[in-house]
Amino acid sequence: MSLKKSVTFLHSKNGIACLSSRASSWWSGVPMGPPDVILGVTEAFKRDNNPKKINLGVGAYRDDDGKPYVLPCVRKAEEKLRAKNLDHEYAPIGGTAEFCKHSIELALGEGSEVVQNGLNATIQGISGTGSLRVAAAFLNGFFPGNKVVYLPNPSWGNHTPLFKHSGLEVKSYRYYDPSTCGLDFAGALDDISKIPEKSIVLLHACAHNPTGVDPTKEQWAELSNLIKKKNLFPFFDMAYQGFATGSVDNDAFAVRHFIKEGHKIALCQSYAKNMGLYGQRAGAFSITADSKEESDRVMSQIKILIRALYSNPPLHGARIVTEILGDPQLRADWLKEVKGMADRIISVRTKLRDNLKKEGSIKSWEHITNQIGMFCFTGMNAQQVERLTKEFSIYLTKDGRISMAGVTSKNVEYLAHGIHQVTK
Ligand code: PGU
Repeated sequence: MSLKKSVTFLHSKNGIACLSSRASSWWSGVPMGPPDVILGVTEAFKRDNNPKKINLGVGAYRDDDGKPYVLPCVRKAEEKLRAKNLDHEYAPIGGTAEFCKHSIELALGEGSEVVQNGLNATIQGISGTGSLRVAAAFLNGFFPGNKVVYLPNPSWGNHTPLFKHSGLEVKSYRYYDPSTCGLDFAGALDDISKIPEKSIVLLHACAHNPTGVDPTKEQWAELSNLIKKKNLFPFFDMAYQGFATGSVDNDAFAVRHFIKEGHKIALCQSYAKNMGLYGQRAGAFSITADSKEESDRVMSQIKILIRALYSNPPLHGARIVTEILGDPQLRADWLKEVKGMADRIISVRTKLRDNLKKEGSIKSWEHITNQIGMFCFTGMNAQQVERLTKEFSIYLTKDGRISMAGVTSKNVEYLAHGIHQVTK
């Protein structure tokens, strides 16, 4: 039956059968939406039959054979969990207190005064995205200033839809300079200094996505001063702690510096990348407050929002995180394994640059090794990306971002060849 056709059907009104009709299906007015700019790349990759195909779209770590990587510490934590024979009761609305304490301490450092004095309201979110979504709902409901989030330009592709969906307005500040493939620090300072006071500024805590360009420690200090002077609210998205430098403490520098400087912050964390728990959806959201009494009030409202959104978070990923962070041996293993992932990415950056040179490229590819974290913002335009995908079955996002975590010693030559062919 055509959906467009008028349908006549019987329904019951107060027990009396009635005939009624409507012009078309309920959903005839629903337009087809576009595929997701990041996750849609994986869908297209899966449809490709070329044995040489490479997926550099989504930021998901691969081992040197191109296979998904389950961290050995995660396997061990799972074994320990199996032996405990745990039940599947609901988690508390904000996740377990243990998970939340480990998470905020991972960000702020062991023995953090904020944590000791109960100044943080921390909840388990559904990985980074779910944590951001709860954060956005809280800010939309309770932020006492302008409900506008200023994002670096560019930013993670899902920030804008996520914040808009939560009712916040989204604007941007200069961040990346395409002419140097580096940070436009002067532009960032200039734009941030013009943001109306009591607005929200989103900062990528480390390993900026998609550019792989982070401020230096000195630049972070300047940003902290400016944000304080302008009375802006710093909101950190920390989805890659450990991935930038291989050290979770180094990568937390910006967050810890802002706290030391007296800022009150919002912070979202994700264990997707640094523990490889992508589909387990473990992450955290924290607000820091002036007093324990204030953080308790904030916490009560966050819980009310979560209850209406999804009631309580999933258990398994958070249990794995708790095992790892709570056991000195597993924690030590984890720190080594994070460093191992970061180091492999750093080594393929050099390999990619070397291979482009070998291919005969005379372009400067210095930014490949200068940029850090999971991604390289190559500078390729949409046409070049399209050719790379069509002619070489190399999949990446249209903005020219490649997930370095998907580059291996086995595919790097082919990748360099493809990039050279479309950029020469
Ligand atoms: N924040 C930033 C800056 C991110 O890059 C990502 C993931 C997230 C938050 C959310 O990660 P969760 O998986 O929800 O913890 N960005 C990756 C993964 C794919 C995606 O877009 O969700 C990426 O490829 O950009």
